[in-house]
Amino acid sequence: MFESLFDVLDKNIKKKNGVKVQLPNQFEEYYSKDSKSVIRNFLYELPDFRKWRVTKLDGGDKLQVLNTVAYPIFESEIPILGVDILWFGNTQKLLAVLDYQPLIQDNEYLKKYCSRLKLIKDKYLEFDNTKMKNIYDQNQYFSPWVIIYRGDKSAFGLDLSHLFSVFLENYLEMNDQTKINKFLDSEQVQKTHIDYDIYSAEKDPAGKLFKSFFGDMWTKDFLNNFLFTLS
Ligand code: BLA
Repeated sequence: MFESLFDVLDKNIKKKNGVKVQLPNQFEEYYSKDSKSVIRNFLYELPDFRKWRVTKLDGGDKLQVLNTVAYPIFESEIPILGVDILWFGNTQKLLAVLDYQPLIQDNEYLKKYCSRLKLIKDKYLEFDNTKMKNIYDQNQYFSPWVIIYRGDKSAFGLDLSHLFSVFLENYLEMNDQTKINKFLDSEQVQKTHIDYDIYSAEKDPAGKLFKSFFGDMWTKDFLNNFLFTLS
């Protein structure tokens, strides 16, 4: 369902000289026990990033997911790019969360690296939601302008596709333009990346979902060795 978004992502990464890295078989493609769902993962290597991962989950008309996280190199203090887009078939609900996930909550930092999200949101009014339920702490690794859509399918299609493109392009531009850190040194960046992985591994509601689809063993391996490698 999110193929066109995946294509936008893949093109943008390739434009930055990104190449796919070979993954262990069990992460590249893995079917659920009933063979009705399949998860496919991608890992890219590209300049200025230490890890860029993408997950697609195809659960037929029950569940569709596109998830991606870009971790810049430790030498760069720019935010982590985070995207979680889900379609739940039984409730017919689309959830899209896109953010430049700040490493710190300092106001100047947020202004410098995250505030352009506000400009994007201003153009796409249906994505104006910023309120989260309480799965995650909104003040940790989320920006004040996190883009959230929760609703029916109507936003899906052109709008989400455009928004996603602009969101990615702005981020890559910011990466190109930021060569000097103002807030954190590489040791501090590394620490925040480790904390991010620990925090996300704890909070991510996907764990339960993966377990039910793919079993405990595979899920543990996947969380530790693909999604949150620094946790
Ligand atoms: C919520 N993400 C969710 C939920 C699920 C997933 C099941 C709960 C949905 C609900 O509220 O009904 C699922 N998360 C996944 C899956 C993967 C995953 C399948 O990571 C596969 C890898 N989540 C992220 C990233 C962000 C993120 C990078 O992984 C950052 C943008 C955000 N997901 C995020 C937020 C919510 C959420 C903020 C809660 C939304 C809310 O509180 O309203």
